[in-house]
Amino acid sequence: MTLAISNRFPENPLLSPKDLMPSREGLEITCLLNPGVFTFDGKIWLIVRVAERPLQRMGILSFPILKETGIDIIEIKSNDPELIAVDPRVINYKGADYLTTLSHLRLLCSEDGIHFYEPEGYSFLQGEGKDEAFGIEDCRVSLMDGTYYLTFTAVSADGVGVGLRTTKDWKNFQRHGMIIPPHNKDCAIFEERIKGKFYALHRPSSVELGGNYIWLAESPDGIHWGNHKCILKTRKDQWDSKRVGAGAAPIKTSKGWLEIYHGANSTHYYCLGAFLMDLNEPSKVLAQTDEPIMRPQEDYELRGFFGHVVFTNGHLINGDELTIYYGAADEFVCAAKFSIQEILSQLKWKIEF
Ligand code: MAN
Repeated sequence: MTLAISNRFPENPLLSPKDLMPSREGLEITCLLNPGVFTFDGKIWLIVRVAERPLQRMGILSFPILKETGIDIIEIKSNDPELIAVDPRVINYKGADYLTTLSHLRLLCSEDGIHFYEPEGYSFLQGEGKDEAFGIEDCRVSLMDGTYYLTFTAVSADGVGVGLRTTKDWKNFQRHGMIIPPHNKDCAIFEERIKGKFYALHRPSSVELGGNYIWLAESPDGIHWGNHKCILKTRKDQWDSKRVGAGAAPIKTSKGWLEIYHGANSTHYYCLGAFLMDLNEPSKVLAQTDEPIMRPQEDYELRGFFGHVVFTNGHLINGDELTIYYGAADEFVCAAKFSIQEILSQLKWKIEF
């Protein structure tokens, strides 16, 4: 059962790979997905993940990686016995993992939240340095005291961690390096201090003990993070049994901080759910939805680069109206409207003994 509260935009998908030009000759945009969302200069903006690779030729698998000197294209024969290519997103070659695409982030803006275009004068955000050699992905944007905090996934052969850049004007960026080391992603900073401290949700992955759970961290300055606490786990035999990860910054409501999150089971079926944190002690999770508030059902969510996926890391709030922008099938950018009150009414309160 899915709670019937999502109203998908009739214009979906709002953006497809064909809508933008590749960053350089010889590459194609394979996926356009998982946008961070913010308002700036009276407009609605997306910072979208653009995943690229060379046009694929018969019998050869090729993908780009970033080097200090520019882009390197790796080519591997598809029948190479040392190649393991079972997931369209990642491959293993001679024992090392690689991504099949290289992602950068691009700014798009809109007057109506439906039709987006690339404004003049804003640069692409590319991976820089060794820790971002396989690209930067899935950016969350949080606004604090006039500064936008961009938390994104930084990928390299050394692992997947959380990178941070800050900006006030979207033209000049300050790099803060990797703020949470591998394996970690899905980091969303709260847009308000609590008792003087910054808070963020993040998602480490543990291979042996533990799992893909959501953690909370605190910080004096939004850059240095500590006092990590595990607050939300996967649920056995449910739609979120394999992994959970935060969406965008939590939404402040009178009942608590409402977080929209993604969950997936072992067959990589990605849905969205919600949970609620205490306003003053966000490490206390008060309530959670049993069923997804949205699951893949439209053609553009079921079929694509990686089907059966709805994934969000950006939204807009207007009173009770929540507009979730999301990646569909890891290939398209879509949007859907929700009522915050309706989501709150679907939460099941946790009883503590
Ligand atoms: C997973 C997926 C991919 C992503 C990599 C690296 O495989 O989420 O989309 O590119 O992790 O973050």
